[in-house]
Amino acid sequence: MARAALTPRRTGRLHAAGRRTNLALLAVLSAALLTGTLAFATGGAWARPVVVAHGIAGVAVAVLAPWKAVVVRRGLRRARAGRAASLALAALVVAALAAGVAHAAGVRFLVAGVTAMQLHVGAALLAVPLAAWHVVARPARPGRTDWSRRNALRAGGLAGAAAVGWLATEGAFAASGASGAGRRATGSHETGSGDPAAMPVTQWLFDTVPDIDVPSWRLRVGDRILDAAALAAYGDRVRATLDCTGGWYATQDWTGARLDRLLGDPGDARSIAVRSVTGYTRLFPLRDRTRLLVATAVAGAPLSPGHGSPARLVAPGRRGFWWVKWVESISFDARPWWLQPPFPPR
Ligand code: HEM
Ligand SMILES: Nc1nc2c(c(=O)[nH]1)N[C@H]1C(S)=C(S)[C@@H](COP(=O)(O)O)O[C@H]1N2
Ligand SMILES: [Mo]
Repeated sequence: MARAALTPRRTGRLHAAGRRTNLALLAVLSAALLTGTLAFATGGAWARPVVVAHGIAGVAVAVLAPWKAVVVRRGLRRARAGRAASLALAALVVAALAAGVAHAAGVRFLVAGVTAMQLHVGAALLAVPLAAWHVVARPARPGRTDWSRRNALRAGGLAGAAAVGWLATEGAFAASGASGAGRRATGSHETGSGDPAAMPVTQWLFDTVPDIDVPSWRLRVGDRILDAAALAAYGDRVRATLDCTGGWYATQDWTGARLDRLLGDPGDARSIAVRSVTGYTRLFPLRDRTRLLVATAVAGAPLSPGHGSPARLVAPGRRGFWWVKWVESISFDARPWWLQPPFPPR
């Protein structure tokens, strides 16, 4: 078939369509990055809407793919600097998308011990600097004419198509019996509930399981010093769900001491600092002390070294990275809890 002649009018239309596609892609990728990050931060009532919005933003990237392919094909006909970087960006976005869906469907390990969730987030984060460069090198600034009624309808159409696409994947998980159908509001899959030995041992980024001599270990709480037996003697119990951002969760019965029973009067302190033997530290709002537990046992047996022996924090309703293992000290702190990095730096 002969290609239609490229009249100035047709070139103009193609150009406008390409600009729209690029701007829409930038918007949905930004939305995916924002909601994905929020999905990692929330463990409570916001998890569901945030995770659904994230899924829809992700599917919207796939919906735009055929239009972007037209732009890409046209771009590749011209020799331009930075082509390799642009293609690497495309590959990373495709990898993030594929790994996100694989994780949602229930795939845990993809290759060489790398989980689908690790690949998903890793590819997305690597794409960020490339995307920033891409936007600077190939600018497409929104203009006044972009805020038209027609473009609002197009944006609505994209959101609708993405929502339908997302519902279709959920339906496919349910129909095929994929474990994706049973995932939690955060998107995590059930792994080892009631059976701590089957629960993964995971560290946030760079921590390693320390070698702790339990008989000589002590916990500092304010100016008190407790050994493991004194802590266990409190006998407080809670059933709570550890939900790792790695994409799995487990509900267990934890035993230990509630922080409000260990700590005295906060005075003018603004937070509670919980610190591990390895230096891993999180600050909690004061009001959390009636819910937080330092556990010495899970499912009726002492914690294993990997799961935080001799004592680990249990933080109901908070994502796994708050559940400090190998706790060495708990103290009131002058800093407000929100004056810390949203995610641990280590
Ligand atoms: C280029 C950016 C990203 C794209 C295109 C993307 C896309 C997707 C897609 C398509 C899914 C599967 C949704 C489903 O089928 O239900 C997904 C799942 C998920 N993503 Fe992303 N994502 C991106 C970045 C991120 C980032 C930066 C994070 C976290 C820091 C993240 C966290 C998650 C989580 C927790 C899930 C599981 C949610 C569920 O099971 O529904 N994503 N993502
Ligand atoms: N000291 C310390 N505590 C930590 C971490 C860590 O890296 N160091 N990782 C956290 C994360 S991300 C999770 S999901 C849980 C995992 O607990 P588990 O290994 O008992 O499953 O521990 C949390 N506590
Ligand atoms: Mo985690």
